[in-house]
Amino acid sequence: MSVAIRLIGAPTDVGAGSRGASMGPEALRVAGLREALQALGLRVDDQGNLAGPANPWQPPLDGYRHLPEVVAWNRAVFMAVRDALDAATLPVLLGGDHSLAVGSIGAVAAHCRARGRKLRVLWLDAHADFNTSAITPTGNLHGMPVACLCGHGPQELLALSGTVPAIAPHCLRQIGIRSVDAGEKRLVHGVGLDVFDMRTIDELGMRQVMDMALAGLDDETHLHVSFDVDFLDPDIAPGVATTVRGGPSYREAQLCMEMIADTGLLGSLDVMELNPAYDVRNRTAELAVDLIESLFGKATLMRA
Ligand code: 5AB
Ligand code: MN
Ligand code: MN
Ligand code: MN
Repeated sequence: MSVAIRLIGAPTDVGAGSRGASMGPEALRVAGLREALQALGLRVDDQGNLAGPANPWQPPLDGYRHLPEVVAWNRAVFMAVRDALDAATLPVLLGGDHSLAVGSIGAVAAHCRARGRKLRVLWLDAHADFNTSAITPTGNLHGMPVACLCGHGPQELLALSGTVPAIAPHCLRQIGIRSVDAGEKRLVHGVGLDVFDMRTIDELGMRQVMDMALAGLDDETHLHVSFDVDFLDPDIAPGVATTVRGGPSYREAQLCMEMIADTGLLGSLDVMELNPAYDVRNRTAELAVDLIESLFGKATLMRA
């Protein structure tokens, strides 16, 4: 993988129900993300942070909290990810809350459409993020990005990618899921999302789950990873606001990243929901950096 990596910071928590994910990009930098990737021999350009509206900290309106602010941030993310892909670099979005995946994956989907490339999105998360304004228990847009990308959501967000829906549900594989709301569950089943929940990981093991999630890729496939840090077990990753116990262990998470690296197809990455306000001595940020090193082939290099 000789392509240059472009780090894009999106310091906001407007889509979340707790403050603090806005500090995620800086925590990842303090944990040495750029230096770690450079040590693997990769070229890394940190383009700094995007700008956007402050968090007004208001209650939901018509089922959405902070919709105008979430739209503004997603526009900025969309343009930055699009520009990175146009420049033939590999965008790494440093979140920020997970609502920003609408802009990030929207840009990746538009890029794939324009170049006739196939798209596979791996959604690593404790949550399905498939709520809509009608069924959300919170109004928080970080619980809705997958629904938006599949065409269910507010017009302002759906329009971002230029095509509705931005992606077809069959491009997606969700991994690590263990917290899904009642209405959300019906929708996820309704659209036929491919979900590898924790029960499946328990029963089959991470290796077989990843074999299945990565099946059918070819040289024409752009692989996007949307990594919500709450995917990880909270015992090893306390630095997120929405912890759900029973997530992947350190080694399960490493194997997941290593098997993605082995495909050689990674084309873009989101690192989302890291919340330093909940972290202990930046150890979740350090763990995220460790896993991202594996995603970019660290273990493969050790084997060679
Ligand atoms: B995250 C919840 N389902 O919709 C909701 O962290 C939680 O991006 C969403 O996965 C968690 O508010 C969003 C209860
Ligand atoms: Mn989550
Ligand atoms: Mn999420
Ligand atoms: Mn979260």
